Amino acid sequence: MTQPVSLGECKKLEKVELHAHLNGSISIATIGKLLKIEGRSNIVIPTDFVLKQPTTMEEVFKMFPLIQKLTEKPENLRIAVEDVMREFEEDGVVYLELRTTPKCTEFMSKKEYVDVILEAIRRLEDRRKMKTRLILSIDRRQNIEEAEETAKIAIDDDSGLIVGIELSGNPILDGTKFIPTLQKARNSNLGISIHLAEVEENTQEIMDFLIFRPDRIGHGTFLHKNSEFVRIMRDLRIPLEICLTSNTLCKTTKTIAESHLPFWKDLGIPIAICTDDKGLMNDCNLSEEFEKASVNFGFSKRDLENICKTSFDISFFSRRDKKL
Ligand code: 6MZ
Repeated sequence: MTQPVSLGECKKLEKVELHAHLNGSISIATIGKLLKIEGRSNIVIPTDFVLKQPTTMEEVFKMFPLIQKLTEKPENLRIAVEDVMREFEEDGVVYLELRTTPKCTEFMSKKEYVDVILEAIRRLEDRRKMKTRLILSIDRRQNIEEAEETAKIAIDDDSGLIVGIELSGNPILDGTKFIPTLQKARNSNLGISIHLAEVEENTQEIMDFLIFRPDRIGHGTFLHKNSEFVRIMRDLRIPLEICLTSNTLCKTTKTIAESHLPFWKDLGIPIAICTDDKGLMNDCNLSEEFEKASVNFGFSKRDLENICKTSFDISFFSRRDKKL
């Protein structure tokens, strides 16, 4: 039996992060920093705000609105983006695809929210080795007009930094009404990633989205439990973004050892290992996720290097900007 790859070795790998929600990726340290700043101003943060490590999917979804309050102002959003980018780079990430839901706040329009992030990416990209691209999220709770507005921002963007659109949010809610909007984005060469089969319900939605054939699937935790979905995945080979710690904390997989990752890897489906919401998931990082994959699935250093390479191959990096 070979030794698992150590955390130190995992840290040195040139990693690619494809599934990181901005507001879920804000570290506990940055949340503390923002709470301190906001203590001196008027933003409405519940007085009983406590950052709790969630232990179920429901708790995760209760935390988001609280954290999102902290990034309602441009200056705070800037701090959050810069800290998240710095933390990923310090962990050895060379390419980051950050995703976020554009929000209209008291202080910014949706477009201004996106512009603050793009400006931070541009500024830091000059100084850093890590490349960062942005994916705009549609939240399942939104209506079609809101989704269209987000898609329009991505389609009209001429910075080359917005490379995709994704669908996320509470997985219990059906997202198929967004398919025409997603198709429009796809026609403009934006990459499309869909959170799919994160819970066992919604089999019709899963089927409709498999037929739509997104470029990537987020989580896909329950896909392997249905033989028809497995048959379609074998044919279409849609890449999966798998978030080991997130799945176990949300209790959609019992243990990492029981994750769906090896099932799909053995079938030759392209896999990216990702963090999802590192701030909410025990302040985890991508190196630890790689180490866990090595410990639980017996992956060698070569296997992990191949996952880094595959992740870049399935990234949306070259969707709108061919220069690296
Ligand atoms: C589904 C998730 C998610 O967009 O404000 N989000 N959606 N499943 C998950 N797994 C646990 N984790 C995060 O980041 C927070 C938003 O990302 C989505 C949710 O819509 C959440 O409101 P932004 O930067």
